[in-house]
Amino acid sequence: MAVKILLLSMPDSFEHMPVLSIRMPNGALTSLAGNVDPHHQIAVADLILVQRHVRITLELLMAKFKPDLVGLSVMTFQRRTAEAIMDLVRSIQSNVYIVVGGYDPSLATEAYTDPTSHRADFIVRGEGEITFRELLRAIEGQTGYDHIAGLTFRSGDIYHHNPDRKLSDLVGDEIRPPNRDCRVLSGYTEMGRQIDVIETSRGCTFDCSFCSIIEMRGRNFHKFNFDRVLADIRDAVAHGARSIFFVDDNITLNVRRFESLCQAIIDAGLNWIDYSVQAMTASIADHGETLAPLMRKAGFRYVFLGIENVLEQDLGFLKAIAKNSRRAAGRRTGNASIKAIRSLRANGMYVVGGLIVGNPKDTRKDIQANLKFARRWIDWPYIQHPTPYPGTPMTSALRQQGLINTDEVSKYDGTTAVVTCEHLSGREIEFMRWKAERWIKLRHTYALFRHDPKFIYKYGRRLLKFLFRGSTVRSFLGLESARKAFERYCAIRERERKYV
Ligand code: B12
Ligand code: SF4
Repeated sequence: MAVKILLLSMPDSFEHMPVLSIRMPNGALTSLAGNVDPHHQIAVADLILVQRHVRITLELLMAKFKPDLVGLSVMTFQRRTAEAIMDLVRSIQSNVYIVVGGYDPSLATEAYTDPTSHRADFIVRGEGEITFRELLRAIEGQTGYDHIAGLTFRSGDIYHHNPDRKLSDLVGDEIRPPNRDCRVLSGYTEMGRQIDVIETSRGCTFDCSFCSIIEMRGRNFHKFNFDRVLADIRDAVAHGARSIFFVDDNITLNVRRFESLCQAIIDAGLNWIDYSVQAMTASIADHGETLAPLMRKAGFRYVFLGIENVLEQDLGFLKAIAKNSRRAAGRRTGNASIKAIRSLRANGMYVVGGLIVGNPKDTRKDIQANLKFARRWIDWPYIQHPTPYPGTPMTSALRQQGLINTDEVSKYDGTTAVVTCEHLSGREIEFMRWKAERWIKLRHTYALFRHDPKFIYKYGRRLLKFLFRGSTVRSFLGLESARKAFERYCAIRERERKYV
């Protein structure tokens, strides 16, 4: 018996990803879809594409597909939305299996096994493809679930946790390529160009204190082969993509491999696409002379650099000193950020600067030093606050010190300051970031216009309105304080968090 499956990603977005300009697919869902047995019927709906019409879209999808099983991919800040969606799904069709997976269900499993709600029947922990495939086989064959590694399942009122699943080494075709044909919504975009996501590797061997990767996968690095990656890019293009985001956890961990990948993209004639990627400053700084020109030639346009912080004491707290240090003759020789940024910019790429401000010992001066750096060196700021995602070393430390302001996880979006530092309140830190960041982003509009003039001509006004949410003519003229505008912005952000 084929199982009818509807897979959903959550509609929640955060401040640095305005849906007007960026709506990316969730890579996990198409990867799951590519790995189920072929006789199942599967539909994938990225709800970011219908952010303000979630309820009606779900009602229509449920009526059309009448699924036996609904699967949700959830990040922590999307947990409340996921709960509302599970309730909605059950209210439309009570006899449906609900499966949750992704970072939040994997690392905060207890939040999904609350005996009062029983919303989810199954929780897929960690890497999902094979667990999900085996779950479908078990549903189909009614064989029970206790043999499926990586699965938590409900039996009556009790949840059973099976042992963890061993990671796939990504060799051979154990994890088959994504299936994009099963997407049922359209409208993916990056500034008007259709965007898609591609994976070339999984994992990272660093252990930054704020990152969920270690608890999720341990410290390791597994690679897909280039033939598969190139075929995947071609498939994304065949489905309309003109822009691609590499979602690897840390593609720059193996620089020689990344250089070869750039060369393979060039040789395959796929370098007319706009690529974006996340990278480590140390790798770019140490290998920029060879790597950056190749990246540009391959079509890379935006590089998200995990700078994290410009102060040594903060990098210590974030456990990010090693990945942000330049090296000479095997020894650390200072912060790598500026050298990395210079390399990228000299080769015509833009830097999306990831910084984390508001760490426990930060003073006003420390935060200002980071904002000053962003103004001077970064093209598009991606500044966040320390956020207690489940299972990270930072979360335990912050909890022990009593610095977490709220357990309301819908605020764990990275740009809402939910951690107090010793010298400043969370609200004050967020105000400082918010005030600085908007103007740095505004400065980048010219580059956006040069690349996508039609899009900026059409949507420029709405983008500016989004960027300066909360501000009024009075606040621009200095007739009311910036704090008032900030309070309005916070109120808007609060209202936005309700998606269902
Ligand atoms: C790429 C990426 C992004 C891209 C998103 C591109 C996209 N649309 O997918 C960008 C840069 C835009 C982004 C943004 C954010 N991200 Co992000 N991102 C990642 C990253 C690097 C890789 C995720 C990925 O696609 N992996 C590849 C897929 C195949 O793997 P996967 O998602 O883990 O899915 C597997 C399993 O989890 C499971 N699974 C997943 N879903 C489901 C569903 C079902 C039903 C089943 C059965 C299984 C299953 O099976 C999948 C296949 O094995 C991770 C991890 C990291 N190292 O930092 C962070 C990460 C997921 N992001 C995170 C966060 C917090 C965010 C932001 C909120 C803030 C931020 N840090 O930027 C924003 C929110 C974006 C928004 N919606 O507005 C956190 C999530 C932590 C948490 N507990 O919620 C992570 C873990 C980083 C971290 N801080 O540790 N992100
Ligand atoms: S280098 Fe990146 S992926 Fe690796 S642990 Fe640090 S933040 Fe996470």
